[in-house]
Amino acid sequence: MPYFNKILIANRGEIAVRLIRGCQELGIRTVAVYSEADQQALHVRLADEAYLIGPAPAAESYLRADKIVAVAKECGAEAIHPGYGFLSERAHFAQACAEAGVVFIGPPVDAIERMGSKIESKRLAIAHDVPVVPGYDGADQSSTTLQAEAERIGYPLLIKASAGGGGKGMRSVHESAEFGAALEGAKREAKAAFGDDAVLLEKLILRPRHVEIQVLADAHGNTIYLGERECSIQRRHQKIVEESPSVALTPELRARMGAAAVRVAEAVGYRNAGTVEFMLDEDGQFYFLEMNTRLQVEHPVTELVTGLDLVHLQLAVAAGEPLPLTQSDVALRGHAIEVRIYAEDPVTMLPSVGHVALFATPEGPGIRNDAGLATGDEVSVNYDPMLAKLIVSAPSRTAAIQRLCRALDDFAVLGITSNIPLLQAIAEHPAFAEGATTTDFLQTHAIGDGLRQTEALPQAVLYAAVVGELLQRSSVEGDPWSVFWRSGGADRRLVYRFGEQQHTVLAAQRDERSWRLVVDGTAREVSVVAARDHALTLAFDNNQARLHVARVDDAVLVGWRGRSYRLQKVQALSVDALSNIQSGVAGHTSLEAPMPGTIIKVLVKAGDHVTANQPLIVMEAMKMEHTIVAPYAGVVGEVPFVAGQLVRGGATLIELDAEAAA
Ligand code: MV4
Repeated sequence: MPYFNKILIANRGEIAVRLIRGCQELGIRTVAVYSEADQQALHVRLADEAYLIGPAPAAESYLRADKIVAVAKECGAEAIHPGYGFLSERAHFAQACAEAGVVFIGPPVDAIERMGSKIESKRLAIAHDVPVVPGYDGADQSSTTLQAEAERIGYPLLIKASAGGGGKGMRSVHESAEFGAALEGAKREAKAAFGDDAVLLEKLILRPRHVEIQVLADAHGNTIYLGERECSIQRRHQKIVEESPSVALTPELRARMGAAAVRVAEAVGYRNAGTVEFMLDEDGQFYFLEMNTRLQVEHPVTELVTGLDLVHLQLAVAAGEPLPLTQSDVALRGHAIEVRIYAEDPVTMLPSVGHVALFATPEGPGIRNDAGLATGDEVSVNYDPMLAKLIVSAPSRTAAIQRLCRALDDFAVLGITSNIPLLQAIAEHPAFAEGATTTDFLQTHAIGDGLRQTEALPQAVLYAAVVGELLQRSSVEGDPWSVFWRSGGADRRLVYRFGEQQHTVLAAQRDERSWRLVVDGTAREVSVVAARDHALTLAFDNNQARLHVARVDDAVLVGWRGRSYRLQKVQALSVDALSNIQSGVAGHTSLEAPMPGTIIKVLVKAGDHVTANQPLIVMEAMKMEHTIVAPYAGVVGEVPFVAGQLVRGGATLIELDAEAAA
């Protein structure tokens, strides 16, 4: 008998998908809620029931506690799982659930409230012998007192905005003489940012690690910890990589941090899953940061090293069951690493939105994908840009890193920009292999910088674009070319632009599966080993390359080794295309015949300056006359044919050079 008959998932994206799957495998019906922007989202597609709760903005949908509780009542859901973010740590939501007689799958309201206050959570930690960073957070905010406290704490120290958080409003001071000015600046910034200029002082912990302890408590007095997660690699306080166990913990330190975390949880009367965050310094001293009263994004790494399903345990506890294990049953085995796949530029961190032409996740032993979308979905600007999590596990950290690198190589996200190149740079870095993962990792190793170079276009990517397009064309009904490719057709000339570079490829089909490709003058024999959906395996130079290809309106998207490339097609203006192009592509263009025909009239010669839309050549094809006009003003280059001549499909009829005209 499942713990509940029906659970409403008050979230979206990958966590909603994960929760739905976790419930459904127990035979629990699931209810999705969605905004107008998520009508066809993956979590809606997978749920057993789905209800629209409002317009796209979270404030009008996923944060509308009243609407969500109302849906739960209306559909008969006995419980609500909040996931993370949104309402997961809003005490009023947990309260509303309680008042509606709906089980909130999480901690008691009081625990959410008390752990939501940094000051109170810190005082509670101190009261239970949990180390906190030495400092001052008193109400006396006079400069005299703050200066005296600074001298007592010693330097270097941090001035933090009391109303701040998540790294906002922190200012380091390295010597006494700087304190006065730094204090004034910190107060000004705190007032401006948070409307409250109260500050607290703390000893500065240099190059800390972020190590958090997973705790789990039932309603029968049992509270245990399930190992730790190291989440030090962050950018602008956004976690990117999480792993378990931490290389910095010895079994003794793990036991001390675990016991401290359990003391915090017990002190606040915690129930269900929670996380106690610490900073760990280079001397192995740990300091309480805060407690998160929710299931975390990175919970899968704990699941993979403990062999436990945290969502199932949450449901059991929420249904009033005692924990099915004791602390002595908890054993950590192997190593797990999670990386977060964000729809954002890996260099600028700017969000990327749009149609996902391809979302191909890696597969294989020890690989888990928690994804919130699939190929063909849309990424909107309304919500957090995290698309998915890739989690790998293996017997050792070294093996896990190797697995992570291979998995990232096989990951293909086409149509939007993802941060996969950043994740690869981290995973492949020697310092990561060494475990030197402190919170300054990205800055110390300038990981983002290496991504700034605009890279050259790999030949394999160009081959894939050409072959992918020709294969696609040869399968398209009614395409003038289909006649050719089936009959081992003529040379085909394709021109692509990548960045500032233009690449011309001449493709001559050898047989059903191989081509001779002349790329920027260099010839190569390329054959297709397999083409399935968007996956293409090519063979050339006694090697095989596995790539992903997707076509969008005027470009070909190629994924290779975790990177994505957008090759803009420089339209070889065929007769039909020309007739309705108002302004051609700037630059050099070869006008081609899309099919065989006869030249009737050549109206220009090499060197002529022509204006846009000026007739150049008249040819007869498929029993019709076609006039090729200039797509833009230019200078006529080579005109290889004369009236009366037969021309093959794809033959270049005329060269036109805009630059020369300009
Ligand atoms: C610190 C610190 C060093 N010394 N406090 C950043 C956000 C908030 N979680 C607390 N943070 C820090 N507090 C003292 N006394 C360094 C950080 C910090 C950090 C902490 C954990 C994880 C990532 C971090 C990234 C930058 C700075």
